Amino acid sequence: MSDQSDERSASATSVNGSALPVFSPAWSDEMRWFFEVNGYLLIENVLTFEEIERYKAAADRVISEAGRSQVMGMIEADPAFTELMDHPVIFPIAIALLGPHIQVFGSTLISNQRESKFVQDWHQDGPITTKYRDLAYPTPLVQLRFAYFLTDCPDTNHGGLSIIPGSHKARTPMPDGIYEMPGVTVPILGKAGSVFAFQNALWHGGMPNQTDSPRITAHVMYSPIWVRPVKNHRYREEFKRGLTPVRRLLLGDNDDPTDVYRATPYGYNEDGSIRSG
Ligand SMILES: O=C(O)CCC(=O)C(=O)O
Repeated sequence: MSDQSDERSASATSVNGSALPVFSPAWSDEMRWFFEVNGYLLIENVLTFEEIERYKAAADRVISEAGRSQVMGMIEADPAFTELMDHPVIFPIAIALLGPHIQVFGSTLISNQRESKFVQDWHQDGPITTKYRDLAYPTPLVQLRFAYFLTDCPDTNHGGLSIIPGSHKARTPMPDGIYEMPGVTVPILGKAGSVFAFQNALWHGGMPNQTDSPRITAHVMYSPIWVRPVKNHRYREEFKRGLTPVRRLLLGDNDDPTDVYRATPYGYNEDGSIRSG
């Protein structure tokens, strides 16, 4: 459930055994600091029960029709997912971290099931040809991913993500043995309705699902509007026509983005400060 109250501090809550700081949805300075230092945010209680049910039903439909574990271009696959482009809890956080001139860079739906053997090797996000880590040091925030949990991921057997906190700041390539060192990698666990946000340069990998419960996550990635998305961005005109002006803009569908930003609750105020809702 969305908790819009002014709970500003992270609680060092233990999420089923892993003692990770967990944030409540309201944006805070602590969130910004934590994200800059660690490269990620785990936010609880973002989705309402009704939203979880609706997105989960859409996910089940899309995954079963596609017959595979991952569906790129998720927002076009079911109308319910277009809501995640500017979700009222997460969109202001995306704007706070990236600024208002952003786009939806991509979206993907993942259903990790025992039989699908969906495992992701350790990697950083971004195109293979242009490594974001070669752009500058520390690696700039070019792609900000939000993974919405549509099912519980209570332990490391459920096929969730594992990360190395702070690894987005590493200058040297990851030595192979680093993953084996106790305490270096951390599983991202949480309840349905949580959101895991992370920086493109954060090293992460997907674990196998060894249970009979699918682990389903809906991912929306944002980037500054000047980044050219390399894949997964060929939307049908008919699909774009049915979207709200903000959502169309988030797909880069406007000749003069500044005008649309002025016409929405998102953008810059006269004094240059960011207006986010
Ligand atoms: O959430 C997951 O299972 C892995 C997603 C991921 O690492 C990716 O798509 O780059």
